[in-house]
Amino acid sequence: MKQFNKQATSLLLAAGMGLAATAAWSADNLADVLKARGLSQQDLLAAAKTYVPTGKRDEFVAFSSGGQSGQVIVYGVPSMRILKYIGVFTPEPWQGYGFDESSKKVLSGGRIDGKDITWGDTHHPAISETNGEYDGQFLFINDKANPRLAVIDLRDFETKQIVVNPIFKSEHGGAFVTTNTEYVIEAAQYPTPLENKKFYPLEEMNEKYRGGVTYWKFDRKEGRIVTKDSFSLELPPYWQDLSDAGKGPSEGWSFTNSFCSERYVGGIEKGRPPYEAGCSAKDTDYLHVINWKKAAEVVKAGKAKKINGHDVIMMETAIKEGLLYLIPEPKSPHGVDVSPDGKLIVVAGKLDTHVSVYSFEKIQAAIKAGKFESKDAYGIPVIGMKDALHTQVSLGLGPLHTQYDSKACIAYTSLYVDSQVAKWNYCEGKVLDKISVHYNIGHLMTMEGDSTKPAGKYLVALNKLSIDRFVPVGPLQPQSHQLIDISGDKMQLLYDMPLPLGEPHYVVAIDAKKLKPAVRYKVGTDSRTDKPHPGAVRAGEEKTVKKGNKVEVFATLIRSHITPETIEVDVGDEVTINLTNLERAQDETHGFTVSTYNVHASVEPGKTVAVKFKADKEGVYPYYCTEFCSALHLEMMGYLLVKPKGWKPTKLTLAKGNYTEADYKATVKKVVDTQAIIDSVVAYITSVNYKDFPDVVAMVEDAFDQLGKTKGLKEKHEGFAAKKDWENANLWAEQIWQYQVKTADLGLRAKTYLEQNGAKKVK
Ligand code: CUK
Ligand code: CUA
Repeated sequence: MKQFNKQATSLLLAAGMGLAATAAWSADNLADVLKARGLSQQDLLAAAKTYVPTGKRDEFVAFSSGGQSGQVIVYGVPSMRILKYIGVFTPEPWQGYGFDESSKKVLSGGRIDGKDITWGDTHHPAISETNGEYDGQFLFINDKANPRLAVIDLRDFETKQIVVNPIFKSEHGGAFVTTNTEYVIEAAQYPTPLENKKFYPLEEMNEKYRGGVTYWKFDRKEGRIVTKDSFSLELPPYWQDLSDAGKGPSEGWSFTNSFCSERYVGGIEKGRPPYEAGCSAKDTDYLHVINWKKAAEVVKAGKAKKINGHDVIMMETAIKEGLLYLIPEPKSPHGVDVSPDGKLIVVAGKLDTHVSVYSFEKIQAAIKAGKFESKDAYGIPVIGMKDALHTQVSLGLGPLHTQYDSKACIAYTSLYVDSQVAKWNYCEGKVLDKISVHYNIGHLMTMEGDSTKPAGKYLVALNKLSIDRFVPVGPLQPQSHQLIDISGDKMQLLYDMPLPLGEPHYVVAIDAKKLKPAVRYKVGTDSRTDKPHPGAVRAGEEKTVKKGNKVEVFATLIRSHITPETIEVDVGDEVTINLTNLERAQDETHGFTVSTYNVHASVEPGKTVAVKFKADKEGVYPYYCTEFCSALHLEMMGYLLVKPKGWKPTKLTLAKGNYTEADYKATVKKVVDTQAIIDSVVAYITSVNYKDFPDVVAMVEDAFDQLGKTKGLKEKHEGFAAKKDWENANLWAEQIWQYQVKTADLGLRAKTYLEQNGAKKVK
């Protein structure tokens, strides 16, 4: 114990925490805490490796599929703290996603046959790449259930576009980007007829059902997928599974594995053996090898066929043009992952204990020599497995997915059945280490592990079952993501993170420094189109316009009021409320809702967004700001008055507040005192080099903005005081104080920031 105590103390000192820090937490010392909580030295080491103290930030940011939630989950590594949920295929109220007009338009891009689909089964996120490295600009994610793909802009972490696959009914092998994000790859899963709404009986599986892979053209400047420049390849009715894009020497090619090349049709209810038996009967399935660069040229040359208005290269053309090849892969494989140098392609066995490592060089040599072992039923040339293999390694039961280390030749593969991660050398075909995870791992992820330059350090295991890891919360249990240290020879398990928002399939993580999200929009921006919003107004230009039964409100939001504070409409009117957040201060988001009309907007600084509804119920409906934005947040409200047909006003004066001269004088004194505080803060700020701190400059600008709003109010309250109208005199003086409070709040925040960040005196 003594020895342990000494080690623990030196660890603590090494961590730079010092002993003074522990003294603050009662009389405990580290050894007592470890003992009381039953922690081992190993636990302490793990904690020190994951703990991110207050004020510090994570080194990596992970974007996780949200599975059935249809969202993306953002968390930090190594702390595993959740940072954000991004609404993608599913409405997300906090962000107003699906409750304001602009985001509804994004979601409507995901309509299929005119119908809203408000859920998604998100599977594989992909970060945009430049020269094969993550660039931190965009994120893509697919919906397996309803074949769709979404584009998220990482400047504001908002979903900008959803596109529907024009020929698939389900998809799985997306989203995977090409080396410079020219295309986003999306492969089908369950074969169906490619023509929309065509019926063919299952007996015609071989003739009429098809798989495929779509290459969505991405316009990086616009930040949008260009559907008309996108194309697909028709593929046999094998169940295309995962995909990956080539890089380096294999750039221009892509790889999609498959299973159920048996093309089996089940029917357990008719006494036929089920799909699970029929789809894994054969010993091998096929890896599809596709030359997408050449395919794009073939489309340009007009050799594609239009199906549902979309360019599809039919198999016959693909074969003739040398775009498509197959290679056998062992029994119902899963996952296909191109090595960082682009030379090797790893396919995991799933029902086979091996991972197969294919050589791109050998594949190319076989293609060049025209050396094929056979053709499949559709005439696609099949390259012999041994002519393409670099090596095969037996890793364990249920190998699924592979990720790469920053160290050359090192890979990690998930073993679903064994509930383990295997570390192995894919150049030499040697197993190096194994670690148990809890339980039944699906995907796994290393930092920047899909890029040409993996960052190593950490690995996250995405476990399908958590079973006994967390406090029980009912039969539906959270998923478990486990953080593993991969910096040494032996893997070390560091942390269990419950993920309770659907079943994530895949995660990608990027160096946090590469992300440069904005803190505010240019005033009046529609964040979903990145263009000026037609409903935007500046301060003082707020108005309500009524045309027939259409009422349009042009409103602004700033601490702590909504202008206007009354909206009067007639029952049955169609109401549009445009909201512009005039704030420039960081994190000063206002929310907006109207009671019972099912609208909500999140209006971040600078953003303009509209909510729309039919005022079909007469009555009185408070609207208010839903984000706690200042001390006077609760006062940030107004009334929507929905008047019945033919209503006439009878009483026009509001109740009086009974203010006295004494009230007025007290308020004026409060204003003078507060101004003295503001002056002293301003004196401090201007006495130091605050201009060297951009965050402070923004706060100071905002503070003066607030103070600027008091202009003319002094004359106003003094004017009313001269007329002995104590109510108006008092309330207008009070309004000065409201602005002063916000000014002081910002000023003090700036002062604290400067003091804590080593501001220096200037002459
Ligand atoms: S799949 Cu889930 S474990 Cu949909 Cu990427 Cu392999
Ligand atoms: Cu704005 Cu609360």
